[in-house]
Amino acid sequence: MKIQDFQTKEINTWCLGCYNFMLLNAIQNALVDLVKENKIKKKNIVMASGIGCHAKIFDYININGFYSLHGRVIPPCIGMKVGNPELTVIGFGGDGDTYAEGMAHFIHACRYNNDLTMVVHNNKTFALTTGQASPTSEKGFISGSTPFGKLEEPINPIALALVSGATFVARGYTNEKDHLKELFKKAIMHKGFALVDVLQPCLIYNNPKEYLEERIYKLDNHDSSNYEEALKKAHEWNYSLDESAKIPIGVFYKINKPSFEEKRETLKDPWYKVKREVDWEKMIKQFQ
Ligand SMILES: Cc1ncc(C[n+]2csc(CCOP(=O)(O)OP(=O)(O)O)c2C)c(N)n1
Ligand code: SF4
Repeated sequence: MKIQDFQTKEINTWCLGCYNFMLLNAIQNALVDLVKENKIKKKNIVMASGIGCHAKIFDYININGFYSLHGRVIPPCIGMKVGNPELTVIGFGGDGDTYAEGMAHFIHACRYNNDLTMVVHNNKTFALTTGQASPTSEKGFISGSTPFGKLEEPINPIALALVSGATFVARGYTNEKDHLKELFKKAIMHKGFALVDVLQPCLIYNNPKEYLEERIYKLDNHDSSNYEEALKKAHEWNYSLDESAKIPIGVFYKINKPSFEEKRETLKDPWYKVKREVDWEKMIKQFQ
């Protein structure tokens, strides 16, 4: 198993140097490692994406899945997992996609603890539609939709996932590629809802690379089973561009709790394993 097994021949239309490339490489390497380590099977990995620059990742990873709608990454992920609990399900959304139009799905998936990994390409803007302010854009962000600067504070998705009941909450940074790969591996192996919010500067519409790199630090010596500590760390940065902020990356929180699927008796004997016998003649007669 090598990275080429997860690559496709599609022509890539991301801007030259877009940090989506780093994320793509990190997830492909994470999948290679997990398959090599016999932790997952390639044929069982499926994905869904939303609509946006991030969503083109659907064309660039050689796995099956569903290219969904803007804001609707999570429902097909849930559907695939319920349809076949043996699948390893990964969703790819934008910050606009996940935290604006798809917000209700996000909160409820945290609460339900659906067994899937949600990767958010958080470039703090709606990039594909030319850089409007998204829920994680900083206060003061000037864009086509906020020409005088965004007036509201951003959403803090790490804190939101925690209070909504997510059992695995992490933040990565595209330019810490090996660290990101390890986060993806942990998230994919987690049983339950796993959020990886990935800070991914957009070269064209929102590029706080310098700001981020001056403040990012790795969460070492952090007890990720401690909810209060996780919340405290989450509030070290509120996604604005405050001078004094520190930006932790790593696993904020991880606990074990029964997943949505594990709690459902009907999924213990999935439908596709049940041998059904249909008496076609009898059925046709019923409709005649
Ligand atoms: C239901 C629906 N609403 C809005 C749109 C328009 N739309 C397409 S892409 C996009 C922005 C995507 O932003 P984000 O999810 O942050 O992804 P990015 O492009 O930044 O990777 C929007 C608003 C759409 N295609 N469908
Ligand atoms: S607009 Fe931004 S996010 Fe979209 S491809 Fe270009 S650099 Fe990447």
